[in-house]
Amino acid sequence: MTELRHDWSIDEIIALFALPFNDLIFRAQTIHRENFDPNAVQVSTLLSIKTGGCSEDCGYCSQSARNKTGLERERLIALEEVVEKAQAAKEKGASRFCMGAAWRSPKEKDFVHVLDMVREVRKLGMETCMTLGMLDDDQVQRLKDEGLDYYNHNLDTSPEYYGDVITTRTYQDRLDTLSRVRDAGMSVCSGGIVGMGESSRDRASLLQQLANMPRHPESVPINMLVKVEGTPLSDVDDLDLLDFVRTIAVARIIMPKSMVRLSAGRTEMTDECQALCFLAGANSMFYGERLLTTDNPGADHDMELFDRLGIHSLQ
Ligand code: SAM
Ligand code: DTB
Ligand code: SF4
Repeated sequence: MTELRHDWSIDEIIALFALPFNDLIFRAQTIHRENFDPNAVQVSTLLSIKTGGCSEDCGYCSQSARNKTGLERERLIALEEVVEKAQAAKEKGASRFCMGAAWRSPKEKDFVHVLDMVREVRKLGMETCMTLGMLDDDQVQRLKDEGLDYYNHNLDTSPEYYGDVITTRTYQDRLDTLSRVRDAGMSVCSGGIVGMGESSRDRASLLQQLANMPRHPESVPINMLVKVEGTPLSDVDDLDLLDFVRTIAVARIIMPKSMVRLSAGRTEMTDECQALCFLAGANSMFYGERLLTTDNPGADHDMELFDRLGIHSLQ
């Protein structure tokens, strides 16, 4: 039986990253097989329900008002549009619908509409996920009462590197929202971005934070930075994609029962790189033409890739 640990030291995690690639992937795939169907991948579709004009200064994000990315700012979209898009995603085979808003935290006038969205998407028989920024206790409880399944709130990078990327909130703010969501009994989706110029120690430290939470997040998205023109991180050096695969493998080893999500950045990856990510233990991904504001491989391309790999999507 796989043991769930919450006491990983940074040196142990760094040692996993330093294993010969084949040894690391073998270990990750072995643990993956003890816990999951190795040929099944869960697919979620994303929708941006409120785009751009965000007051936060996240260095990677196209939606920060401080980044001159040319992105058009939009208001909260109408409930009907959300339901329409969720229905279409369901028809394309997505089992979860994730709605994202470019907010530091939700305001009451918007929050009531967000609750309607949760209710209506659930009526379609889909799982729901929201990512709305920081939440207080009351907001967490109301989302829970409405039946929200998952809340996404990424730690994004290590505590040590965080201040180099974001200055308008603290790491502790992120941890506080995550523990509220956990305490209310919702499933937690939390991960990070790699390829932001962080060190390999930072990648180990991010995974240590996630694995040493009192419970592992049910879903751990690993995003590869999508470099957006006009953001401070637009011309950061490319990460070796094998280091991206290593990050997935280490996440799989230290959080053996979590879904590890191969998230943003797939359009910059070859099919072969994505196949390595699945071999390393990734077992969920985002499906559909768009992520929030950037491109994702189309559903047709992904279905063809699944076909070539003999992977089926989990319903
Ligand atoms: N505003 C909310 C927040 O920050 O929690 C929710 C939306 S925010 C866009 C959700 C996540 O998208 C971020 O935490 C980050 O991990 C990811 N993200 C944003 N821009 C990205 C980029 N250019 N490349 C990769 N991931 C990105
Ligand atoms: C996550 O970890 N990645 C998704 C989802 N959670 C909300 C978002 C990726 C966003 C990529 C950049 C964009 O499209 O704006
Ligand atoms: Fe705003 Fe979220 Fe983008 Fe940061 S990541 S600027 S909080 S939308």
